[in-house]
Amino acid sequence: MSETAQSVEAVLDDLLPSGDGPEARLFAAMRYATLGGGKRLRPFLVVASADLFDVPRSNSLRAGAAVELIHCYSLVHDDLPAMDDDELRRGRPTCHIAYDEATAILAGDSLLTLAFEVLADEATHANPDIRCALVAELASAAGGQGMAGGQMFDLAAEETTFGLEEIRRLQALKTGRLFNYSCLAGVILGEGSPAARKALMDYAHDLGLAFQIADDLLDLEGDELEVGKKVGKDAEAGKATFVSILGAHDAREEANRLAGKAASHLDLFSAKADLLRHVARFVVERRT
Ligand code: GRG
Repeated sequence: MSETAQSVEAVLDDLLPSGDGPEARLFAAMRYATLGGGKRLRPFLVVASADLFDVPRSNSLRAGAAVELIHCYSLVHDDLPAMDDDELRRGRPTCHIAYDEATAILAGDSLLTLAFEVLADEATHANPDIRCALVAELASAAGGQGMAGGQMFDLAAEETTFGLEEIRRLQALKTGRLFNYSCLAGVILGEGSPAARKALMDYAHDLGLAFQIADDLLDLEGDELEVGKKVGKDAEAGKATFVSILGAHDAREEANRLAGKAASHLDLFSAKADLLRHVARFVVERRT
């Protein structure tokens, strides 16, 4: 993961604008929000899924960078006072604290649109049908029927007490859709078979839920310095989460069960999918 993270960092550094003039502050905020932090888990999923089909890294790293740009935009907007109102992210002041709210909104907008510019560029893949599929699927994953819809659902969770099934759907949208996309991008780039696509989608589904339960547990039990963001927020907001509904013990068991189930979907790929299997364990054992 750290090897991929380094490669993605270099690609992102290259893709992000910099310069002088009145826009310089925006470019600096985009770079601040994207570079030098984060686990780069979504790009890792893109690259590791694409590796199953022997896709050149020059292609998969660009698709991975595009997902990370969307992820970073979502974090910048999520941290704004109108949403989660957070001051700490990846162990540093959030973008609107380091800059200002207007700049952070524009930085998020610009990261979002840059992601599509990257995918639409022929350096991502020579075949325009493949580029088009990457763009269309990312739009669907990030938009109103995907991550942004999940964020709306999450805002509603502050007013309404949802049950387990609703929380599952909320998280499948807010967090799960980008995980799904990350694995799907590998299949699209590698022109994988329908069976390979199904296996990776089932893997991503269970992995995303396991990741989210682990995130809820970190919010309950994690250390702010280690996690790099404020903890204890769900309980403070009285929000229903997997942990508040299941209790910490059962939630941990469920996360472990889902991680095992995620790995079991990859039998089709034999040892070639070992890194993806290890990642399923990593998401439930991580401390950040
Ligand atoms: C504002 C449209 C819009 C959407 C925001 C994903 C999201 C939706 C908000 C993030 C808030 C949050 C803490 C969600 C829980 C799961 C999550 C996405 C955690 C952060 O992802 P990591 O752990 O972060 O992969 P790093 O910093 O490692 O990249």
